[in-house]
Amino acid sequence: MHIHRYERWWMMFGIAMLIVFLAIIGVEAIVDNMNPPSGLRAIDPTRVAQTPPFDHPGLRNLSPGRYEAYYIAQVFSFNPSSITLPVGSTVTFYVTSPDVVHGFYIARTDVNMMAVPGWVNSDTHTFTRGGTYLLICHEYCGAGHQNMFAKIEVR
Ligand SMILES: [Cu+2]
Repeated sequence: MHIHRYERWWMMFGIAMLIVFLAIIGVEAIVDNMNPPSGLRAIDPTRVAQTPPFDHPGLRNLSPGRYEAYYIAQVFSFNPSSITLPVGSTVTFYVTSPDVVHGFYIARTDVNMMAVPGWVNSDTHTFTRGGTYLLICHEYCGAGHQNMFAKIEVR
């Protein structure tokens, strides 16, 4: 079979690029210890309501201006449905799900996670501006998905 010289160069270029990209991914994964986001803390999804700290979901004040918020995302609500924070608070959000995959997106912020059964996901945000922030599920989870939201009041 005859392959034109340019065709052969183009195939060599494609194979070389594939090797370069795979090498970059391999080096990043091993040398820089890069892993897929989240999924670092496991939880039994059938026992979320009995597993601390998700047995008492809500806001914890660690120190002045520092908070942790534990959320359970479930069909079709977030628990807690509302929290109130002072302006300037830094909050680490922890979220898990006992049923199906949900989204955890706080509008007007960069907090954007997935709530995956069996895993605890987390993200930290500092609320520098006051107002009412809408926490929404942005991962279709069933017939009541459009009603799945919560509020974060920052005053
Ligand atoms: Cu949803």
